[in-house]
This record gives sequence, C-alpha cells and structure tokens, in this order.
Amino acid sequence: MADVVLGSQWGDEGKGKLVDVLCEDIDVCARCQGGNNAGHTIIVNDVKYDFHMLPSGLVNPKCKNLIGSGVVVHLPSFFEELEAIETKGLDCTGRLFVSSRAHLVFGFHQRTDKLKEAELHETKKSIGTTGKGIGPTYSTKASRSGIRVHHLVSDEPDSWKEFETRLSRLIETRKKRYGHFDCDLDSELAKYKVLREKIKPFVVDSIEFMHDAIKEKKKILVEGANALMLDIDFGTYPYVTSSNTGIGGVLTGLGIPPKAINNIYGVVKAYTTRVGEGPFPTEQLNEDGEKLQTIGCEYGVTTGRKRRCGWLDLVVLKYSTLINGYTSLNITKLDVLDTFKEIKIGVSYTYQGKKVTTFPEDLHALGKVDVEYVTFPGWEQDITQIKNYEDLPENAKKYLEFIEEYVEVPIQWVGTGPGRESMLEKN
Ligand code: 2SA
Ligand code: GDP
Ligand code: MG
Repeated sequence: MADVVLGSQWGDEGKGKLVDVLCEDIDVCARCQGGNNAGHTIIVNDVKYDFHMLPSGLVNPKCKNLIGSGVVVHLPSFFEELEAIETKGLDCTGRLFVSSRAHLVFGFHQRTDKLKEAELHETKKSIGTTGKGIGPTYSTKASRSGIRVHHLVSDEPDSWKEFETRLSRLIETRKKRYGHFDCDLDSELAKYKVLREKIKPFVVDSIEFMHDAIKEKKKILVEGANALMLDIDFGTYPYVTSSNTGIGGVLTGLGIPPKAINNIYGVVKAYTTRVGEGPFPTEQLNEDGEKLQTIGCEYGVTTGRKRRCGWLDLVVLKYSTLINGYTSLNITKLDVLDTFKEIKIGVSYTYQGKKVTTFPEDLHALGKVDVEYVTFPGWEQDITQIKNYEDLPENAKKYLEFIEEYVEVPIQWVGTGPGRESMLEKN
C-alpha cells in the first residue's frame, strides 16, 4: 500500500521534511508529477540537502526511489543533482529509477518558458514560473509531440534517427514561432548521445516497478511536489504549475489504482506563503508579512526568490481538503510564530458584501475578496526545544485545535524547527 504526502497550500509547506521522517520506515519513495521546479529542503545531522527532481527518499540508504511517468525530466539537471547529493555522502547506487514513460525536458523547453514569460510580462500577466521548462514540456506532452525517456534509450533499429527527427521538428516549430530562437540542434544531439548511455541503467517500466512493490507488500511513500493551489485544474488558474499536484496526479503519474492508497498526509504551513504571481487573499504586505518572511527564511529553494507571506487561510485549506481527502495533517513551521503577540487565521471570504460559499474560480473575484479573520493571542515563547505535543504552550495548542476543528481532519505531527528531530507527534 502507498501513503501520500501532499502540499495543501501554494507549496513549500515542508513536504520534504515529512517525507524524510516517514522514510525511516519506507521501502519505496516515488515522485509522480512536476520536475525540477520543486525544491524540498531536508536537514539531517546539520547537513542540508536540496532536492529538486530526485525523490527525497534518497536520504534513507535503504529506500528505493522512483521518478514516475507523470514527472518531466531534464537529464542534465538530473545528473547534476545526483552528483551534488552523492558528494554530500549519499550513495544512490542501485536505488534510483526513472520511468521509461516520463517526458523529457529539453533546453528548448526552458528557453520557451522564459520567452513566454517575457511576452506575458509586457502585459503585466507573467506567471512567475521557475523557468525550468515545466509548462512547455507538459504542453508538448498534451499536444502529442513530446519525447519520452524510452524514445531516447530505445535499441530498436532507426530509433536514434527517429529521436533526431522528433527533436528537430520541435526546435523548428519554436524557431517559426519565436524567430530569434537560439538553439543548436547538432550540439543538443551530441549532448543527448552521451546522456542516452548515462541514463540507461536507471530506466525501468514504472508500472511493473510499482505493481511489483504493491504485490510484495512493500511500504510505499508518494512524495507530492508543489501543492494543491498550484494544481492545473483546481489551483488559481492560470497562476499554477502545469501538472496535477493533488491526489489525481498520484494515480495518473504512477499508474496505480485508488485502492492502493492508504493514508493521505496534508502538509500545512502554520501561515501561508506563495512564490510567483497570482491572488493570495491573506497576504500581509506589512510588517507581519516581512516578519514571517525573515523568521521563516522564506526564499525559493530552486530560484532563490523571496516568498510572499501571510496568515493561514482556512478557506484554502478546507477547499484543498475537499479535493485531496487528507486523512491527517502535518502542521509545519509553528516555531516561526513564536514571537508574535497576536496571530490571525483567515476563516471566510466576502465578495461584494456577500459571504462566499465556494472557492472562487474567477481570479477577479478571488483578488477582491475581503477576508474575515479570527485573532489568537500568541504564546511568545520558544517552542523549538519542546519534545512532546502535550508540553506545547496552551495558546499554541488552541491555535492548532482550531485548525483541526475547522477542517475536520486530525493533526498528526507538528513541526517546531527545520531538523528531522523537530517533529512532535500528536496522539
Ligand atoms: P512552473 O515553473 O511552471 O512550475 O511555475 C508555475 C507556478 O508554480 C509555482 N511553483 C512553485 N511554488 C512554490 N515552490 C516551488 N518550488 C521552489 C521552492 C520554487 C522556487 O521550493 O521554493 O525556488 O522559486 C514551485 N515551483 C513552481 C511558481 O512560482 C509559479 O507560480
Ligand atoms: P517543500 O517544498 O514543501 O518540501 O518545502 P521547502 O523545503 O521548499 O520549504 C520548507 C522550508 O522550511 C525548508 O527550508 C525546511 O527546512 C523548513 N522547515 C520544514 N519544517 C520546518 C519547521 O517545522 N520549522 C522551521 N523553522 N522550518 C521548517
Ligand atoms: Mg519547495
């Protein structure tokens, strides 16, 4: 059976840390969507690991790791990331696998991503993407002109020739569209001839891989990337990423049936952050927002961008819970609120004087809602050294219990610091 870790807000809730904690006891860790736009930071014995495309389960030496068919893979970054974590002492030999059905991200996708953003910028409508080519790669996938891992590694006669033709066609289309498009097919082909041999040992049929693991009763953990409010269908479209970041992406990105899923853990930051453009009703463009940003060290792991910050938004969390069906929650970064005298939680929206009863799909409306807040007294105490949930200050417990009651999902863990050891389990 598989347990799943999903981001419940706009990402960077601390999914990587929960995956690390759970992986102590896990046989297989799998990524199902996204690509190297993700950034998961894990701190083990004061060593900091930044995962982007590789599954965070690699920190556990006993855990096998799969990049599923729903992930988009930029091979040069794959090897760079692998080398970086191996240099820090993680031996990944024989523990990392890539689906033959995963789509490849090429340099031309990344260039297209940046050109599209530049065009949108002119009309002040840029998405604020990570520039990693994620949107353009999922676009070629949906338009059925994408190149998958098996196209690259196939030993069938003429397969390399077919690969050349596919890549050349894709680049030509971009040249026609953008005119000044800078991409040299020959140097790209030379690079991929080398990468083809390098990636071969990692490639598996991920359907067989997952179903063998299920049959052998292995403990599987699926690591979600990005988060529900960035989901291509359910997020704040078009200010979203290009994959299904919710529970649906787990099934389509790994080829497993719903009955193989056991627990669905929702990771919830004790406040809210967002990186990139798009509406953010509880954003605090004031001292409180700056304080959250500074104390929470809220910078993008992939791009280094400052994250926008605001209060916890339970309208968002309730909506995210409806879609993903969390069985329990991990509230993270509670310690970041330690010095606040008062802490607010957004509990409802009104639009044009009327209470909003469903989550607005129209961003003009979402951008203009008034948020009703409940104000909590802070605990004004350092909680980073606390070892048991029961020992948390009363005001912190009240804050947590309010969340639990509002969304009707139990809290299972509370994060009180970035390290693996700073995770309180609630009984
Ligand atoms: P993209 O590049 O096409 O996926 O961007 C589309 C939107 O999705 C947002 N997005 C993210 N939001 C939060 N965290 C992400 N990962 C990195 C991190 C981000 C970083 O962990 O910090 O380093 O900047 C992530 N990836 C994509 C993105 O901001 C756009 O709003
Ligand atoms: P992810 O994308 O959801 O895996 O999250 P990121 O790694 O992008 O961002 C979360 C950041 O918060 C990382 O730097 C983590 O080390 C850090 N973090 C995770 N949990 C906690 C916590 O409970 N307290 C504090 N202070 N930091 C945390
Ligand atoms: Mg992140």
